[in-house]
Amino acid sequence: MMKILAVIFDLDGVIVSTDEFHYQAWKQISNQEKIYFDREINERLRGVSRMESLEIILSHSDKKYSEKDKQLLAQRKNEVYCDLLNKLSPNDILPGVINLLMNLKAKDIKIAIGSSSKNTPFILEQIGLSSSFDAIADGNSIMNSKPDPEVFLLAAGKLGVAPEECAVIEDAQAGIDAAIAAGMKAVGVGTAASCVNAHLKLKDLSNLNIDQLLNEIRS
Ligand code: B16
Ligand code: MG
Repeated sequence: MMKILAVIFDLDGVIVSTDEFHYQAWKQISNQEKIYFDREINERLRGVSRMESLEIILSHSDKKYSEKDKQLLAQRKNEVYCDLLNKLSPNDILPGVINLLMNLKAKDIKIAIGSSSKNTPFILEQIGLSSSFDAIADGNSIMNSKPDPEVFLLAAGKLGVAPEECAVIEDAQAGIDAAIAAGMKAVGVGTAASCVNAHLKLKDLSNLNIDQLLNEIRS
């Protein structure tokens, strides 16, 4: 039985909920482009990179977009999104997160971020957690986004911990698949609590017994 020596946290949907901001920003761009977009489509963008999200949105349009058009659309979306991120504060950290981070530190378990988002440094700054993690792997330093395991393997490498000694906490099916592909234990929270392949499923991170978490995912 392997011991869990590190926990890698997804950012959006696990540490802080930015999906509404992603929705509002993509909705604005879709309206301007007259492309159908709703909350159900937005759910499919969870954990998926910015350019892949755009491809999902453009699949609802008949218009042909060049590579340059796509870059400009993604840039416009990100400007709207970053404006909304200015509203984020430490009050937006999801329930149970701070407690869990403190408990893991007290047990000498390393903690890292493994996020598809290129806005990870800005989001962490807004919520006051910039210097809380032992390592950060994000959308700025990877070639292949979730469900590829690259971001989690990068985080484990930066921590100096073997993949099989890592647990990942995720809110997206793509992230659960990425964790499993990396050879790590996968904990699904929120929408990912319905992922059949997650090793442990939780509604959220509040009322979490840390020993129980570590024991359950070891076995
Ligand atoms: P950005 P995570 C992901 O973050 C989001 O879930 C996803 O909706 C978003 O498209 C992606 O980051 C890229 O974000 O446009 O900020 O680079 O869940 O992997 O922390
Ligand atoms: Mg997420």
